[in-house]
Amino acid sequence: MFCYQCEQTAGGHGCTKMGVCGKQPETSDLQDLLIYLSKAISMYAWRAAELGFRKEEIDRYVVEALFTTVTNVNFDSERIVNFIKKGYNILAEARALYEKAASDQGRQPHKIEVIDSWNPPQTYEEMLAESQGIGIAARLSQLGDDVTGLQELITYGLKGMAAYADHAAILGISDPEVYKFIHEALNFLTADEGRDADALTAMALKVGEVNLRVMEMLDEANTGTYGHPEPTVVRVTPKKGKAILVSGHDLKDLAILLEQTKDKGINIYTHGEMLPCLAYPELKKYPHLAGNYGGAWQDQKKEFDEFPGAILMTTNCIQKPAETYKARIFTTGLVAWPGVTHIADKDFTPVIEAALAEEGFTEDAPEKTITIGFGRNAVMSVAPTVIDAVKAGKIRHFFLVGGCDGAKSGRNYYTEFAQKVPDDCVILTLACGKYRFNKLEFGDIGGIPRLLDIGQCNDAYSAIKIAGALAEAFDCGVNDLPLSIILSWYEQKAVCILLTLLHLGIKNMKLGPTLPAFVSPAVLNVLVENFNIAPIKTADEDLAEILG
Ligand code: FSO
Ligand code: SF4
Repeated sequence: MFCYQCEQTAGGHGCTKMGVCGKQPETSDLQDLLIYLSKAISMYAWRAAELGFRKEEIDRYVVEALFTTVTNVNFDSERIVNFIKKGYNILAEARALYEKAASDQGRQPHKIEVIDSWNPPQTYEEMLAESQGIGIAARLSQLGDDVTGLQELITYGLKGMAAYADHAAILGISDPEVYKFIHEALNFLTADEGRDADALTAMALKVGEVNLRVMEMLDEANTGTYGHPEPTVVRVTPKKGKAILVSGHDLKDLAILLEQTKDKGINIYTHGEMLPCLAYPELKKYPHLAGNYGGAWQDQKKEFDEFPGAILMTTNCIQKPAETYKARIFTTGLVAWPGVTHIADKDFTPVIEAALAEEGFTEDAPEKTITIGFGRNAVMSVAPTVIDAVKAGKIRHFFLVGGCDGAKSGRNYYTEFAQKVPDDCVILTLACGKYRFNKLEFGDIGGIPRLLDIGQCNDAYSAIKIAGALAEAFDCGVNDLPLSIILSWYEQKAVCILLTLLHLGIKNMKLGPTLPAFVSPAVLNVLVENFNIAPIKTADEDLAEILG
């Protein structure tokens, strides 16, 4: 195996023996094969799309394949093998689609030698053997760090985009142009131009551009289905009673579970990135949606162990379950762990039964609350007050502290940074990195809370709209606003959002806790020269530099 797609990669270089995330070498190799297969499918699908042909099944397969390989999604080799086998049929369909598209236009389909002559491996052993020649390590030795790193930057951006596109599609929103682009980009990675650093850089920015559209679709899907998040005081301590904890990012899974548990006397709690769900009108209307329990994803071992109920994982961020809770944790959607019960049909009866069999919370914990729900709609509705406060000098600066949390100690920077932000500045948060400080007291500026949570990483579109609206109000560019972006990254969704911000021409971002291993020094130079992106230093140094 060789994998360097996330921030916790071994030694800051690459996982080669076993994933720091818990991914087995075989699982990693199978994921490499799945990516190779996705590229093969897209080689046909892209050519067919250029001739005006597409097939929903092919598009959805590639999106799910990409999402499946995101960090902390699928650790189950058996499921991946089955998914690969299904992919062989999809590959045949994509080839047939291209051939039909060509013949309909009276053309001869081009031969794609490398795929036309490919004998897809059938057995588990053959799959593992095949993966050796097509993984990242093989390309690193053939193409070097810069080109391979840029290729992987695009691949990881596409994985993040696929995750967002999948969430939107689940709620009925999709765009054929997005699928077409995903095929175009995967095909590009197999072509000669996919070995040229300049062309690769341009394609990476294009991934960011198309991802903006995908994030818009996801925003439309979430707010169209569940309403606009509204400022909401939510409980972060448990109530007496039976309990289910829901983690991941999928709003629909939570909605289905809320409906299925309506009359069951079970309280539902959000974990990690599900916290913002408590602010959606169509979700918070359920009285048994009791609040949030615990912190970010990397705290799950301790928190799930102590949680006296059942746990449902809806997307990424699963870690190896401890034996103490393995029988009462469940997966659904694309997330999987070997030996953990997977619920494919959305009938959550096994989760409900497991929750009822547990003791539940025996008493109410002392009530503690936080306020969430400052999506774009809520923030825009108080925009005039905010703008007046800036003009009157009451708000000096905005800090968007966004991105993932993770296990490394260097992430204390984000807590320290938030605590040291001066009292006349506002902090906007996005994604799970906020758990480092979202239960601290920040007060307000003339009634405007100093800590405004925009939502999940999936809500980055909201943050972009807020920045755009501020720029419009002040008649300047986003880079001229009193706004600084401090990012923490962990996995490929954050990579994708970073590409979107770069596509928008956002400069001077600070990135931590460490730089991606796949970004080579030469590529980093390009980013520094064009976007003045910088690794985080200390909270004091960065604040002093920003506030000058
Ligand atoms: Fe965090 Fe996990 Fe949302 Fe990521 S929960 S780390 S960027 O998967 O998805 O922010
Ligand atoms: Fe290592 Fe991250 Fe890849 Fe897991 S996802 S194997 S931790 S680089």
